[in-house]
Amino acid sequence: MDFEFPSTDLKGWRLKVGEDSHGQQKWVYLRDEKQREEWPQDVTEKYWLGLETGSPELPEATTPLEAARNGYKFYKQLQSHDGHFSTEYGGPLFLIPGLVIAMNVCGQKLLPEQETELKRYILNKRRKEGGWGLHTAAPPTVFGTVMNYVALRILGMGPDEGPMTEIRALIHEMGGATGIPTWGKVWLSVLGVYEWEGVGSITPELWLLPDWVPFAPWRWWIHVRQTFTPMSYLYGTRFVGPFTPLVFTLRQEIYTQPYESIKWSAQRTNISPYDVYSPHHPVLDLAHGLLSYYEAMPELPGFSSCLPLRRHAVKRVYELVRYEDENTGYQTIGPVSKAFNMVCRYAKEGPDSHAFKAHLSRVDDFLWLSKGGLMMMGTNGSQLWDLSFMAQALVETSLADEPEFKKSTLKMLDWLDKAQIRQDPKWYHENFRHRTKGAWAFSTPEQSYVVSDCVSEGLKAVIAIQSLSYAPKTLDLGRMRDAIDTILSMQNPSGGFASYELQRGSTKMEYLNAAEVFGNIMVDYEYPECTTSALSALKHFGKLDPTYRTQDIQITVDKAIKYIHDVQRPDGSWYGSWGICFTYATMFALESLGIAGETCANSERVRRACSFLVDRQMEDGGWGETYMSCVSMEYAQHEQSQVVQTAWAVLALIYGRYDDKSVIERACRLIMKRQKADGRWEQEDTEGIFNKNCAIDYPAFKFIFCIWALGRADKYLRNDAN
Ligand code: LAN
Repeated sequence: MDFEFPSTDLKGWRLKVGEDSHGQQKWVYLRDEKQREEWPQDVTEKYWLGLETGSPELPEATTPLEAARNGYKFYKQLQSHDGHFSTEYGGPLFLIPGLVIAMNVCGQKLLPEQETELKRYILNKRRKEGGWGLHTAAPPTVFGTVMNYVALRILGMGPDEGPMTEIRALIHEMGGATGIPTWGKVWLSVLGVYEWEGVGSITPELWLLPDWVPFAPWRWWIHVRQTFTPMSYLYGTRFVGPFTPLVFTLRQEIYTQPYESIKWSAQRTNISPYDVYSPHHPVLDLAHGLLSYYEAMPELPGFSSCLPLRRHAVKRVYELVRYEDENTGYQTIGPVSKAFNMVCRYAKEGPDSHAFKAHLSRVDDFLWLSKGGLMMMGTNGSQLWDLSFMAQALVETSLADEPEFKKSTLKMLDWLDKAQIRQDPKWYHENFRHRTKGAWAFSTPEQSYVVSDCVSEGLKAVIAIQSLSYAPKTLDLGRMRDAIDTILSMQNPSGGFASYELQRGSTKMEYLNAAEVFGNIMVDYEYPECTTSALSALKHFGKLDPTYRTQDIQITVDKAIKYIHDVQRPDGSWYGSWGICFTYATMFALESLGIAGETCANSERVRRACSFLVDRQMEDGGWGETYMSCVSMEYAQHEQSQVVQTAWAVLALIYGRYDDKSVIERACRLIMKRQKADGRWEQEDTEGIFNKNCAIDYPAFKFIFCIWALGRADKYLRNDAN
């Protein structure tokens, strides 16, 4: 096949940092040669674009510490002028299509260079089986394949251009687009290539329920709530974009039967077996069945009485959409709601409205140019998350004390200072938000959402840097106390910490999970990872300021430790929900237990956890799990060891004070062997996960955790106190 992937000249791309708000990252394309000369590409841009960085060869490391130092010498080059490390954050494959459909129905176009690079990314991520899965590491599904096919068509690919015919054949082989999961049904309906009748009711009236109702939406996990809200607006108004010729053509392309002959009402429960992770619970299907009568009422003679209620509900959800936009600088909590909210604002207020324009101006925050093309990221970056870990790693390894790294360390403090959220959200009560005073968000302060572990790791990073003799005390105790108040406000009765909020309802709400591709999404569950971050932050702070809320802190920490005990599995491990998987969570949990004074020397649990890890050390000294561990909840061995997981295992064993040091030595040797002459590590398999079933990449982890583990192991192996 002589089809050439579209591409732009990668030498034309530049990364703008912090232009509209603190920590913002935005790729721009310079068409003009002169402009390019005036603003040459830096190492960060070259690195992420896969171009030659010209980084010097470093003296070969002979100890883990030397390797860690070389690692940071390389990674420091990727630090932006504002102090953070701009990083791509890809993996999910349903995000670009959402944006492309949204732009299309709103009559907008991205820049031609962006469109070209989006196409290149989509085509590059196509699997050998011929289509796309939910994320880059998964086999094709109807959701992934149909959505990306549609995106390519909107982006200008002809129906028979390059691989399009083959992709269409695969879609037909999988049964066509009728069985696309609900989120796909919604996007296709918005575009006009599916009928709203085929979508189970996304009833905005749920937002009219009184707060005490056990399943009222304010109790749902924030991501589901903020995605459901704009979806329910679009569903409630039956929004459909313009009927362009492409819409009619697509209707002929993605189904196995003529569009007009499809029985739409039967599609509500038709979800392709290639896609299902969480099948509909009978309660959901029953609810949809009953609601279908309600939805049909306005069309029945004499039954238009429900219309005022619908109108009222639609008004209510629009208000919530507006609150979310205004709380987050029009970025919303994440990429899915970003695209949906944008369509809502367009539908109601039109293309010239302030709200819609504000939305458009913040689309680029989610787009990242990688060497494989332009991706839509899982968030508007992972700025705080990466920086907080990096800062702690530098301090704990003592690299932060070395003269060549001091400036870089101080820049991180400066970034953290500006990134702390100093007040509660504008629409705090109105939008059912958790407090944010003193918090840090996962990405930027403007995004505005506290996460229990982000505020905690942010605070730990500040405390670590400010403990250095040369660092100013930029954040005074008052500001740290605000962070502590926020952390203390996030513990659940079980002792565990969830992600963004307290657990607001019963896990039985999972019966209402209508996103078939994800598991455990309706409630904010508790996680050993988040709990560890919170309790360790409280402990670190307690040492610095032993007078503030001492008793509250003690009680919270004790309960948190009890929660960590409670969720240990009989095999000694902990299940990880945000990183892959048992290795990740076991590292966190052992940090918690270490803080509580539990180590191999005195705790059977810690010994059991360490044995779990040691039993899985591979021939070459490394560790490797695949994302299937998260999906199946059983350890899934990777064929190849992974430096990141090896580093996590090393840190875990150090927290547990594991005494057979040869295990740690072998692991360090492996990480060192994989290091390149300029100090970098190459990207290996994906590191992260969410909602049990969708992998997401944390490419900064290979630097952060390798440096951290090597530096700490160096001390541990030399019997240094740390
Ligand atoms: C993230 C990324 C970071 C992650 C940690 C901080 C690592 C975690 O400890 C707590 C949860 C959090 C903040 C998290 C939640 C879910 C996110 C936002 C993501 C995995 C990144 C993308 C994902 C989001 C839900 C993607 C959009 C998909 C939907 C289902 C709405």
